[in-house]
Amino acid sequence: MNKSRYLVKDLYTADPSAHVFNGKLYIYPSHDVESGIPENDNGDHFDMRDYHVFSMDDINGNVTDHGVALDLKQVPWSGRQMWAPDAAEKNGRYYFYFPLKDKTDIFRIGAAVSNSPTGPFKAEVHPIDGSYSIDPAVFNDNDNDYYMYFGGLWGGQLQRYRNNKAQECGKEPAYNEPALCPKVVKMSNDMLGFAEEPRDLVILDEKGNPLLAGDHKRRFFEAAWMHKYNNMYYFSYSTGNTHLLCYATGDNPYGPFTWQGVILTPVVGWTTHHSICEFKGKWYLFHHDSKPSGGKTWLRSIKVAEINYRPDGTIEPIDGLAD
Ligand code: FUB
Repeated sequence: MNKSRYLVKDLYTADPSAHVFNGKLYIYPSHDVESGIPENDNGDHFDMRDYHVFSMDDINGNVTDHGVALDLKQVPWSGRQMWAPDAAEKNGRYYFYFPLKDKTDIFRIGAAVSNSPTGPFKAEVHPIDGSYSIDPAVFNDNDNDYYMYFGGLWGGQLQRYRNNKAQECGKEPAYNEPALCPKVVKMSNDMLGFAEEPRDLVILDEKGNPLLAGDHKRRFFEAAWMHKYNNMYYFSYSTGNTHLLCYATGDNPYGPFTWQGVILTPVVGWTTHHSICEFKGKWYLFHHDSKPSGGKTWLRSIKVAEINYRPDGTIEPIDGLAD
């Protein structure tokens, strides 16, 4: 299978985070809804209220919807907007991570727990201490160490922070200054908190210099993901306003990473967001577009396409407009 295939037809879904747990593929996406809120740079039109979990026994087979795994009303600290989630397994327990605005309209990252990969998940009473911004992605390295990658610009509020502290300015740096970095942090043993202060994940250009804030075709915007292929760490992400999925490689989970190329060219719709996962010996890109909704950027549909690695470890780009 080299073409993209839509996975869910009766709900709008986006931001698919795919994982294999006990030989089965699970997808943790956002659940898009028609909010009636006008589109703006703050992302107010993405007003999602719950999450469903999906599973597959085979990449070409049926996709099972396991129903609502977590609802906004079940989160004690909830304000609005359940954005792109992820999940992890440790010692037979399943941890669900989700960005959500608190009652003061600040994005925080929540954790919720279940004994099943499909939930329902029980949310912790408070968001993760020290968390901010959006798009958590949790990577399990060597079966034992778990790292969270997170952050997103503009509506995702990352531009409001420097050194993990909220500050007044709230803007991206000037074009000739280093770009804002996504964050990486080791998870605590109980998977419910951070074991350290989040660190900057630096992305370098071909000369070894950090990408600049004005380099909109390469700088990080949102949608962090980490995977490992042939002992190399691949950090992938969306460039936001230039609508590309890019990747950078490094030799450890913290980086630095060196920008390598584009994985997916622009799709129909403003956002692009993905995960990369190995299933039964093949590698897949899970992503979304807004084609089925006729281009409504807030009503997206998740898809899967096979990824091809070249012998040197680089990834062949996929055409975002191909079906
Ligand atoms: O789905 C809401 C937001 O749109 C996600 O958190 C971003 O990554 C973008 O896909």
